Amino acid sequence: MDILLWHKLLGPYELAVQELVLKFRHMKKEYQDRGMYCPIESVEGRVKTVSSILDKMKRKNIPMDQLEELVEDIAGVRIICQFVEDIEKVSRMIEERSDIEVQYEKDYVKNMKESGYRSYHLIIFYTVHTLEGPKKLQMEIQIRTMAMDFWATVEHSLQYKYKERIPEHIKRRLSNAANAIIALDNEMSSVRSEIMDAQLSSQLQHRMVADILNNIENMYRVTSQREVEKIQEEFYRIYALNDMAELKHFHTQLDMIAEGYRAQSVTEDL
Ligand code: 0O2
Repeated sequence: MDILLWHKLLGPYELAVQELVLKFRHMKKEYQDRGMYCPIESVEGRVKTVSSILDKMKRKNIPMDQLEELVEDIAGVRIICQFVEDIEKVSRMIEERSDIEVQYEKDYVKNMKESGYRSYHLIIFYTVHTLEGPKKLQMEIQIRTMAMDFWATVEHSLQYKYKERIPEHIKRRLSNAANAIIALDNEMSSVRSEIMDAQLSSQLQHRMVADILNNIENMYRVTSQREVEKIQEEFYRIYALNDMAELKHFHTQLDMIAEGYRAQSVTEDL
């Protein structure tokens, strides 16, 4: 296949990766906007390079005419979660979507690979629309924790360096590290609810502060500078107390004052 044909073949996969990454990132934003914990921490995607596709075809003896059928991860999306429990949630969220058809799953979380690799893979079909019409593509979605991702990234670099002939002593170290990753994920799961609470409350605080500053800025336009400065000073005083209940109270009160000014300015405009 010449280079132009590769370009034509991989174009729709590029589109598919971009679409899915955007959709999963938007999902995360929707959770955040509602002040809810999101099982998705981050999302990335890639289309395999031509040389990596050729290596895989050679390794697995795949003929050119079966490339799209047998190389399942020409396009891949990776979803990183904070906790092992999130992996199943994300997988269910994907299964429920009408734009993604899950073909089958590979559970390397329960069934760790000999290398020590752990991750949950979904082999899916996803349809993109190009100038040539719709095209149904096979793709791979990898779901794993941040700790699993750390291990896989490091091991992948070593595979690249040693061309899949990693020395035994390094393999042993990687296997020890894989067990340490299991222990780390378990430890993090045991304090999951505390971590989630802390993150939600920090998100809430950021949103409240943004809201307060927005209200103060809007009030500059409709009331005296002196009055707004007093409100701003009061905000700094309360913020320094580091007391969420006080901040909430101030936020509610300021909202009511701002609402009053808004109503007043509407009446004046009429
Ligand atoms: P890249 O560079 O990420 O594209 P296999 O026969 O086991 O090699 P198969 O049958 O295609 O692979 O499916 P599998 O096992 O689900 O692997 C698909 C992808 O999962 C791999 O793609 C890797 O991204 C990742 N993966 C699987 N096993 C390992 C492992 O032991 N270590 C690391 N770091 N990643 C792994 P590629 O094409 O191998 O690599």
